[in-house]
Amino acid sequence: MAKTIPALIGMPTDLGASRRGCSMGPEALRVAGIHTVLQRLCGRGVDMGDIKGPKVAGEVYSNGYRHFDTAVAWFRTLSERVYETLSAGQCPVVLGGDHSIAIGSVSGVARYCRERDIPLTILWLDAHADFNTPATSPSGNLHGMPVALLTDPDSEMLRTMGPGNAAVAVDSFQLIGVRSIDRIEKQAVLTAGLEIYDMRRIDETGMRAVMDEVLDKVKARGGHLHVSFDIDFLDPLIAPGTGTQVKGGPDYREAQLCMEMIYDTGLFGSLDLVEINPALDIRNQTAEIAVEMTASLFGEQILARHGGSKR
Ligand code: EXY
Ligand code: MN
Ligand code: MN
Ligand code: MN
Repeated sequence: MAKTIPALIGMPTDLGASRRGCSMGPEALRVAGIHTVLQRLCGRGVDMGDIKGPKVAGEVYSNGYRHFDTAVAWFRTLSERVYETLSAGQCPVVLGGDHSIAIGSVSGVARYCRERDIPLTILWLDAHADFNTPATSPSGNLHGMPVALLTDPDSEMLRTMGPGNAAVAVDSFQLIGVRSIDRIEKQAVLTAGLEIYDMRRIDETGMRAVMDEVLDKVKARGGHLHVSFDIDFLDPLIAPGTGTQVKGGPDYREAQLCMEMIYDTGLFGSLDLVEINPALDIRNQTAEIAVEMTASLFGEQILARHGGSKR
């Protein structure tokens, strides 16, 4: 995938979060140099600018969702843009925005894969399970729901987004780094059989063993690998600029190893970078760390490796 052309797509909205500010994420990532870094690693790259969508106006709450109609407008456009980008042979790098925008990006990736019969795996790097529904959500915030809404065959959200946006199989998702799940949500992930590598698992066996296990499954399946990287996956000591910090996340090297190992599969083909909130950050360090992790995902190496990450 190193020869791919990365295409930046900005999604400047925080409609799915209660703390405002991650709408400034795309600009913070540009200021941190994401375009230059990807151009250096891939030889080229394009910045498609920001998607435009409706502003969040006041507090609109209906049927258990906040800002449903606003969300549909943004996600429909993103889904289309991601689909077109992949169809043009480019690698979409979606700059969020809060994590609800993955409803748009993953829908677009899934449509691309479905139409070409390409197997799809989504690595969801996150402190949270993002598996609430309008019925179980304590907040109504859409950024706590994307995995549930993307996997629901009756999803009102996907249906309203229009044709081409269909549910994705639960077993396409692998969640890594989870350490905060709501009580009812916990039952729901068990019932659904969602694959979750929680922080205890990472602590007990190490990031290396967890990623070997996850990526062996990915390699056996082949096809397209989408990474949905919620910056709150990282320990808040190194990534404080986010609205829903949870203590006890991966440290810098654990996270970077995770990215390096994903790159080694050669299957990585699209990315979300979400939940970076410059209003809560310290001198843009969270956006900078996101760019450094992205560099590893696109093949930045400490030294050239022989034979991948296997011993
Ligand atoms: N589980 C909580 C909710 O549904 O409101 C918190 C979700 C936070 C989601 C963050 C961004 O990943
Ligand atoms: Mn998330
Ligand atoms: Mn999260
Ligand atoms: Mn640790």
